[in-house]
Amino acid sequence: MTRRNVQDAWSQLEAHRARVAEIDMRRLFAEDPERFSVFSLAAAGILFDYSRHRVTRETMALLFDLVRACGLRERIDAMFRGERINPTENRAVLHTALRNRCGRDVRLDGQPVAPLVESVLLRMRSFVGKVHSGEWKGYTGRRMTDVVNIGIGGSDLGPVMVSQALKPWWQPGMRAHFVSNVDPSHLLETLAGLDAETTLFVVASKTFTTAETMMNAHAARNWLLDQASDESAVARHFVAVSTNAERVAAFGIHPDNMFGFWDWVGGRYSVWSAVGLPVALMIGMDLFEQFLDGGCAMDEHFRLAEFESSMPVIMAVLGIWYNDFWGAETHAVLPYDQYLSRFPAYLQQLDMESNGKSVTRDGKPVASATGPIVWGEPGTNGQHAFYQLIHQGTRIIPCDFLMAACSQRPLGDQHETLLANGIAQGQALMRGKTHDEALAELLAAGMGREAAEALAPHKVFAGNRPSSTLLYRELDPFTLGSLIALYEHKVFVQGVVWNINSFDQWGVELGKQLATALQRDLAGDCRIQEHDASTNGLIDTIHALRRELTDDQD
Ligand code: G6Q
Repeated sequence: MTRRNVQDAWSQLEAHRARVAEIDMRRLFAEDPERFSVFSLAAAGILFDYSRHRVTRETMALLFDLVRACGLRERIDAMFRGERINPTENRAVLHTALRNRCGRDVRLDGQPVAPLVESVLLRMRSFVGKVHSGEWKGYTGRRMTDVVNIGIGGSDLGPVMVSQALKPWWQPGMRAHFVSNVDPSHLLETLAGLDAETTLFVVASKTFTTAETMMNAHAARNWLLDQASDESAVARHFVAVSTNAERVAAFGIHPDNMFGFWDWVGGRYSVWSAVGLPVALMIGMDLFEQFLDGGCAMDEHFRLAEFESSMPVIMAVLGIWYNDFWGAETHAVLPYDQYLSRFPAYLQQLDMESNGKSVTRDGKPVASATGPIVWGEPGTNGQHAFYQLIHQGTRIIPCDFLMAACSQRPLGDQHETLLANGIAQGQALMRGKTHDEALAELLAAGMGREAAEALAPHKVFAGNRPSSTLLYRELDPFTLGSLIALYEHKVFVQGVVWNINSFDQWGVELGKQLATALQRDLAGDCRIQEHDASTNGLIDTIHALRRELTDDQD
C-alpha cells in the first residue's frame, strides 16, 4: 500500500460519485436485463445478489482498485499466515485456523497450530459424547438435560446466536440457556426453571476475570451447592472454557473439565473454538464440525477468489461505497428467517467492536468515516415497525435481506409468504413509487382528483434505495458457518481499507474502570461529591430511592 495510490483510488471514486449522482436503479434494471447475473455470485452455499445497488461496472472496478491500492491481498495472506496483525495487543488473528478443515499448514512462531486445535476438538467430542450418552452424570446420578452457558460479549453472543439458529438440530431432550447480564434477574430467571441435578454450567471466559461472568458463575455455584450440599458436585456440574488455566483452577473447576483456547482467538471470533461447546452440546460434534466446514469453505473462497468474484470483498466495498461516498451511517441486517433472530445482535458486536475506531493502525486520526451502525430485526416483524423509515425517511440505509429457500418448519403457505415479503421489500426499495404512479393508483381506486392530489405525495416512495439479498437452501450448520465467516471477512476487508486495527477493543475499557470505582460509592450511603454533578446526582438519588423503599417496607 502506498498513501499516494490509496489517495488516487479514493479521488477516482469521489469523482465517479459526482458523475453518478443521479444514478437510478430502475433505469439500470430497464437497460440491462442481465443485471442480476452480472451483479450476483454464489459461493460456499450462499447466493449473493447485489444488483439492487447504486453501482455500475465502473463503480465496482474503481472499488476493486481501492482495495488493491490498500494492499488487501497482502493483508489477507498475512492474516491466514498467522502474522501478528493485531499490533496493539501484539497478537496473531487466527480464528480461521480453528476451522482449517482442508489442512493448510498454519504456524505460529514456527509451530503448527493444527495439533492444538485438533486436541481440543477431540476432548470436546469425548465430553459431548459422554453427556449425550448419559455416561456423564450429575451428583445424584442423573444425566444432564440443561446446559447453562455463563459468559458475556464474545463468550456469549456467538454461542447464543448459533445455538438458536440451529435449534432444529438440537439433540432430543437437551436444552440450552444463556446467562450474560450481571443484572441478577438474568441468572435468577434462568435458574428458576431448572433442576440442579440435571443442569450443566459452562463458564465461558477467555480471561476468566470478567466481572459479570465471575459473579454469575459464583452465584450459580452457590445455587448448586445449596441443593447438593457437597463440594464434589461442582466437578460434575461445572466445566470451563478459557485461556486461563490458573484462574479456572482457583474457581474450583478441575483442569480435566477445562476446554482451552488461545490468545490468537479474539472474543468475538471465538464461537469456532471451545467457546462453541454449548452449541456442540446441543447439536453434537458431527454437526458442529459441519459448522466449521462451512466457515472453512468461505475462508477458502476468500483466500483464493479474485476480488471481482469474492463475496466478502464485494460486500465490503459496497459498504465502503455507501459509508464513505454517500454518507450512509447505518446498515440494516434483516433476516427473513426466525432462526436468525439473534444474528443482527451478533453482527453488532462483530462489526461495531471491530471497526468502531477513529485512529489508524499507527495511531493517527482516520481520514474517513469508519464502521457503520449495524442494526436489524427479523422480517416480517420489522415491516410492521421501522421499515417506514427505510422506505420513506430521509436517510440512505443499505439493507441485507437474508432468506432460506426451504423452511426447517414448514406450515401451509407461510414460508412462501415470508419469502414473498422479503423479496418484495428489496424490490420496493429499488423501484419505489413515483408521484404519477401514486396518483394514478388513487384515481383508479375511485378517489376524487383533489383528494388524490393531496394524498399522493404521502404515497410516493423515492426508491433507488440499496439492498443485498443473501439466499441459501436452508439454514443448516454448514451454511451458518459460511454465513458468519462471510461477515467476518467483510469486516476485515473494511478494516483494511480504513487502515484500522479491527481486532482490538480498547473502547470498552473506560466504562469498566469507572464502574469499578463507582460500585464502592453505590454500596455506601454517604452523600457523594467527588464526581461530576450528574454522577453525584444519580448516586444520591439511588440512595434516596432505596431509603424511601426501606421506609415504605417498615
Ligand atoms: C470480544 C471482546 C469482548 C469479550 C468479553 C468477554 O471480542 O473482547 O466482548 O469477549 O468482554 O471476555 P471474556 O471472555 O474474557 O470473559
